[in-house]
Amino acid sequence: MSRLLVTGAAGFIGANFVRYWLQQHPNDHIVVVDSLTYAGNPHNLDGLLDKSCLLERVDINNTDRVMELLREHQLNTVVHFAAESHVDRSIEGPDVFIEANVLGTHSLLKAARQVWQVEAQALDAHRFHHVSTDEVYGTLSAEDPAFTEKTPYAPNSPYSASKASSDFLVRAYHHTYGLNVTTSNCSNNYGPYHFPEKLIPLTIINILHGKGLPIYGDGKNIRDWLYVEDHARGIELVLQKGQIGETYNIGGVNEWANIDIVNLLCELMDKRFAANISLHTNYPDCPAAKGQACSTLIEYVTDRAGHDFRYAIDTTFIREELGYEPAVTFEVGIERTVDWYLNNERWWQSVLDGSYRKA
Ligand code: NAD
Ligand code: TDX
Repeated sequence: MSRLLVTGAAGFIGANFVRYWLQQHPNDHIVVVDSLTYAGNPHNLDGLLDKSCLLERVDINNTDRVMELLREHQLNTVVHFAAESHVDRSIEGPDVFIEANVLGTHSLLKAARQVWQVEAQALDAHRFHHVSTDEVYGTLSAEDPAFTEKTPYAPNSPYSASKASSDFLVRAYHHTYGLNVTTSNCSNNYGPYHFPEKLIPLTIINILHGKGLPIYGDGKNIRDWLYVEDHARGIELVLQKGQIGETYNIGGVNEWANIDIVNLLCELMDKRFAANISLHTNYPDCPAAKGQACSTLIEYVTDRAGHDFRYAIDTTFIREELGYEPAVTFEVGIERTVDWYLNNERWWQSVLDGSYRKA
């Protein structure tokens, strides 16, 4: 039985991870540590919190409190999601990215080393898994081969630079102190509980409200999309079978230009409105409620500064070493995601009106 400290699990991927983990390992004990920034929403954990899954509102920079939790709950595994995650915000204000992603990761590493190694509790059984991103590898041209674990780091945004720094700190704690670490670098996730500042949920919700769909630059930038539960499955495999000190790339082998994703979402919404008349009543401002195509909302806007052109993950290593394959095809995952947003208006309305912060 594992006893996990999961950081940042009031956010998008961490919440999906905890949901998935408790389905697969119902007897495990989880302590979620989350400072509940704007991206942290306790409702993301609705139905999960009880005496064996606790949410502690703690900043990962509070090393002493993290150490207390590790000791008090005899936790032997850290799965570290907590971070500032939005590239646009990192361009507007990088400081908090350094505090949360660089200093915060270092604080957690210090806490884990102190409790697991210096105080010698659970010495051999411990594991520190660090959740990182493909953005640390920089940008690809259309012809470049996809990122492998051996691709040199070349981060371009304050966000990706802060994640790269945290990856190096994790590496250093393994090489210098022998902390049992693993790292995964994943491509773009999509699915339920995705905060509506990111491309896919923003597009779905703006379509419903008849608001413009901002496409940065020419819309040709490419991302590799993975259904969020498949990210959780990849991390589970790394925790169970991954080699200590190793890095694993996780991706969907599913590259899409942004404009194509947005057009696809427009088509899916056109179809939902054609099939369900009650959507017309609920969302009268949506073009589909007025007999128009949702794609009429597309607006090309000023490009993101330093916008990376293409990310793509070569998944050979995790496939061959750990037998990893994504389980959810993009066709299924994107329909599921659209339907989740249509069926969970209360969730995203509370994010849009800010009431989720009073939860
Ligand atoms: P998110 O922004 O939705 O959630 C981040 C969570 O971390 C929030 O709940 C927030 O309150 C919490 N947090 C932030 N700073 C904290 C601090 N100092 N102390 C405690 N908690 C803090 O992010 P996400 O999209 O779920 O991403 C989770 C992790 O996965 C991040 O490390 C991110 O870099 C990585 N990642 C994300 C993607 C993606 O597509 N979203 C892809 C690859 C990797
Ligand atoms: O309104 C938009 N219009 C637009 O064209 C937004 C919000 C984004 N975009 C573009 C920028 C990117 O090329 O869409 C693409 C996806 O943008 P985001 O959803 O902001 O994601 P991205 O910048 O690719 O980063 C995401 O994937 C990797 C996560 O936010 C990171 O945390 C993760 O590491």
